[in-house]
Amino acid sequence: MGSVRRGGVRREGRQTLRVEPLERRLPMAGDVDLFVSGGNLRIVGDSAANDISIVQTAAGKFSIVGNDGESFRLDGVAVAGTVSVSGITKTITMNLGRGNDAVSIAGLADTVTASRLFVFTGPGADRVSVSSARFNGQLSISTGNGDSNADGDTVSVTDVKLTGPLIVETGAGNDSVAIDGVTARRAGVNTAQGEDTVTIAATSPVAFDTLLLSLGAATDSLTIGPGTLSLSKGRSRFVGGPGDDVLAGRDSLTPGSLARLAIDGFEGVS
Ligand SMILES: [Ca+2]
Ligand SMILES: [Ca+2]
Repeated sequence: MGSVRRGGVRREGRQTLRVEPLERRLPMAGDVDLFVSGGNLRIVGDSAANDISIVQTAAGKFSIVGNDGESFRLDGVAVAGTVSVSGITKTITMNLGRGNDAVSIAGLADTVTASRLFVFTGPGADRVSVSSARFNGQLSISTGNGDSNADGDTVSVTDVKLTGPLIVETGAGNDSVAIDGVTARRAGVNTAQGEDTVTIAATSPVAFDTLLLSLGAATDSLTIGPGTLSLSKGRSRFVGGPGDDVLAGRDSLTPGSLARLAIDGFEGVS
């Protein structure tokens, strides 16, 4: 690996090598490893802030871009600039480790993105965006705890269709979750502690078999609509938990959905 990176990382001289552990705490772009095997893509970030975009260019093909001067290795070999991978038909797994990470995954309309996508961003204030994507299975996003409540995570899932479940877990911190234009089977959203904001169907309809939503401790806000939310099978439940939680847009639930839904722990429902 070259020891000098052009973008963003400033080295102050050879003496600073002695304080390498301190240097690692700076918000550097970091290194990202990519592994392609058997139709699977695995993306592993480091403890620094990793900011990457994954853009589908055709069935099974993706361009992976570092937005902050990230250094990529593909199966252990350094790759300069944008990385292209192909033959990805099964599972995409991302594990970005510590640091304030940002990742966006954009599929192609009416093209299967992958079978499954698992995103783990670890501690820190992370941003995850999944858009225009189709999965023949599960989408799971877990953004870990913030380093403080102010370190909230931001998750958006927009124009996504799944044949499996949708799971979003944002851990402690003041988190923001937006789900818009999404169809999935069962869905689970857990925002844990912190003052969380969840919006569902802000512009386009959202349809699940069931939705289990838990907003955790502290004062949280859930807004549905003006697009419709449809819950078509079994029992769904929204739990505000401790705090003066507010649910707005109850009327954006389809009538059949309301009959399947239990709403608990919200001090204000409108
Ligand atoms: Ca990281
Ligand atoms: Ca709450």
